[in-house]
Amino acid sequence: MERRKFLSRSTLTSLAVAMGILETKNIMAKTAHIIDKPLVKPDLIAICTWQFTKANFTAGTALDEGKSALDAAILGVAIEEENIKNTTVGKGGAPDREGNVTLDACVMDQYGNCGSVVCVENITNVAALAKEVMLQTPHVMLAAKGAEEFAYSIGFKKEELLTEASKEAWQNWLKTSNYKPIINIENHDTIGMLTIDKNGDLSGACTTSGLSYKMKGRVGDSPLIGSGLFVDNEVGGAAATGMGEEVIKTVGSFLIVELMRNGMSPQEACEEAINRIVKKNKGYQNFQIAYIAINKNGETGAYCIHPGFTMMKYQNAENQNIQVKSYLE
Ligand code: SD4
Repeated sequence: MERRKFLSRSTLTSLAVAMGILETKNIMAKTAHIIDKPLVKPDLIAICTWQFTKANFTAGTALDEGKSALDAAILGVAIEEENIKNTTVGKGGAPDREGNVTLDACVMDQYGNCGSVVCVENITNVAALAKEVMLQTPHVMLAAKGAEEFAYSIGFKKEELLTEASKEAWQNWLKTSNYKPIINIENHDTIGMLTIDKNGDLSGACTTSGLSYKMKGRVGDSPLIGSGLFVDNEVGGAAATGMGEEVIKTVGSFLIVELMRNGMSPQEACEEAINRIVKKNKGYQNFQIAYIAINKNGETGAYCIHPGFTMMKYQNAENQNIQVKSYLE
């Protein structure tokens, strides 16, 4: 009797061990193609948040001309930083409650190097500035005046970022000063961009003026490595747009890359990252968050909470706007 019990227990144990081994093997099989060299050399690809046709085309054609993934992404996002009609990126971005336009940006390259600037005034091309922080300083992140002074010291020029239009909109807002920490789900146009270059290397950039009429000193997810942007050249990259506070709480972009590392497709990983936010935050109907992702094989994915988010994809000289599936219908 005792012996039978022992035998059945040991059989179960060996079964469990075998299953564990099988499962480990399964995971390894699923991830092998991602962690090792890509199965096929991927095309040159640029993807970005929202319908930033020109920005994405600029990055895509820069890749075609042989630029590195990092330089192509920075050239691409610069189009929106300089577009004064975009009220959530760069020059023309909406100011904080006191009328100061403060910008956030970060970049990450294929070696895992990264640079970031937060709460910077008077500089338009903050993604390019983040790259210089990465290259020319021993640090990853510079803030506010320090970042601005560093920018001037290496030749960036001082510019007024508050345009007539954004000043007028802010002055109108001041009449009620009705600040709700909820962003308009149709109007948050942070640009996050991910690129694959001719060597199959991945990089990314993310740049924003953050939430309109935010508190002075507020910093969102966009300049935070792991939240607004994350790239691991062995696996893939991800970028976010939307309510930064919620992206930060779940370290969204890092999460997506780790999910891909463990075998998920870019689409599955974006969906899981949004599901996690929805599960943790009862107020999810009141804000938008959208993620885009790409893996080492050049497969892409995107997902968001509310309908209305689109992403751009440049591949083989075709620059497409893609409607993205959402959690809410
Ligand atoms: C932020 N994620 O600062 C940004 C907001 C955004 O376009 O996407 N704005 O929280």
